[in-house]
Amino acid sequence: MNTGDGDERERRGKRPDKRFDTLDVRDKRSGRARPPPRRGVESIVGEEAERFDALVVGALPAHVEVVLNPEKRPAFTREDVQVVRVHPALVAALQSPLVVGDRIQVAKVASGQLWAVSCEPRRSALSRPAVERERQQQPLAANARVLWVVVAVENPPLRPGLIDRFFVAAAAGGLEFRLLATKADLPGDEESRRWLTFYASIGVKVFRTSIVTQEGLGDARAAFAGDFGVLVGQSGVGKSSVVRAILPEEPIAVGEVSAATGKGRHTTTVTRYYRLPEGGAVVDTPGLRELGLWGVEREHLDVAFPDVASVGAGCRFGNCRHRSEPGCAVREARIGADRLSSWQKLSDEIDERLRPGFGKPGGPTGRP
Ligand SMILES: Nc1nc2c(ncn2[C@@H]2O[C@H](COP(=O)(O)OP(=O)(O)OP(=O)(O)O)[C@@H](O)[C@H]2O)c(=O)[nH]1
Ligand SMILES: [Mg+2]
Ligand SMILES: [Zn+2]
Repeated sequence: MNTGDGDERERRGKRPDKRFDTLDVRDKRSGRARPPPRRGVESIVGEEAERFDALVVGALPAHVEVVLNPEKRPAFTREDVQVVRVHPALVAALQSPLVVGDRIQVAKVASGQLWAVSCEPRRSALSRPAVERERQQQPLAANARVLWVVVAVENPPLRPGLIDRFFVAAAAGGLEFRLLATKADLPGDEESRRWLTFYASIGVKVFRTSIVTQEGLGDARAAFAGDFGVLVGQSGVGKSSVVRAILPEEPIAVGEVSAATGKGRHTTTVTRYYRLPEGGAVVDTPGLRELGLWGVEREHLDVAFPDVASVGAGCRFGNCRHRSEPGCAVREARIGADRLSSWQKLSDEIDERLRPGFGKPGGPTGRP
């Protein structure tokens, strides 16, 4: 029997987490949770309209692509995907837009038109601030369990600062994080090898794959199966290639390395959802060079930096930033300078974001 990722989550006994709830809209005065405005929904969709459970597999500004009754389908084909409009009352009720992985209800009105009318609370949300609107949450995917940070052993060079940033975002969004190192057929540069060894040493699960020698693909496939993962990473690291190697029947455009520049082309422009033959799903995302922090608190830094956190527990001050404070255990310990500077960069950014007035005009980074 096929187990969809919904069944899978139930089996794991994970309950929706209030922090990621799309509908956790608080009434400003009373502080009580406010339900979505049903009257608004009924202005277009009557009580008698047929309703379906649906899974969002693609998100556009005013529409979403969905698969209706996903639990009843062992595999998705292109014909299963339908475009539905997001009801304005739902847009108004949500704190952030619907994204891939969201579980919604769709209503069919008399004309046959499909409307997204409500959304289930999210179990997790990998998010960043919206472009140009940093007080608005922009999730990249909802309800995933694992964030796979994809890096190449060489080309493009591995960026530990970006890896740490993804790990912090995963912790804040309620996802477990892992590393997937691609292009294992290549020798790999020394820095990348050093960092991969380092991350494994602090307990991060590191997978290695090659689409050329097929190394590690079986292990990766087994790890993806029956679970719900999201792949993120810089452009050209090989995210889509891994997905294609695991799902050989799925047609995905993969860019050729340009002989002139040696750089892979940007090939993935939209986030794509793939159901796995063994059950579960994987989401492929466009390459990211940066990731702003959303909803990140200091405890999430400890999750992403267990090495700094455990040594830091011995600092004289609980809020030690490991710079020039007296009695700093981190500076006395053998934490690498590059590791510490990555911690400090994220730590400073979190402190800045947690400061009152952040993002407001006249606030710490507010524009006039
Ligand atoms: N040698 C080698 N090259 C690989 C491997 N995996 C991917 N590549 C190459 O790396 C380039 C980029 O691969 P993609 O899968 O498009 O990378 P991506 O991470 O999806 O990139 P974006 O969609 O731009 O984010 C392509 O030219 C692939 O052929 C691998 O295991 N070994
Ligand atoms: Mg891609
Ligand atoms: Zn310290």
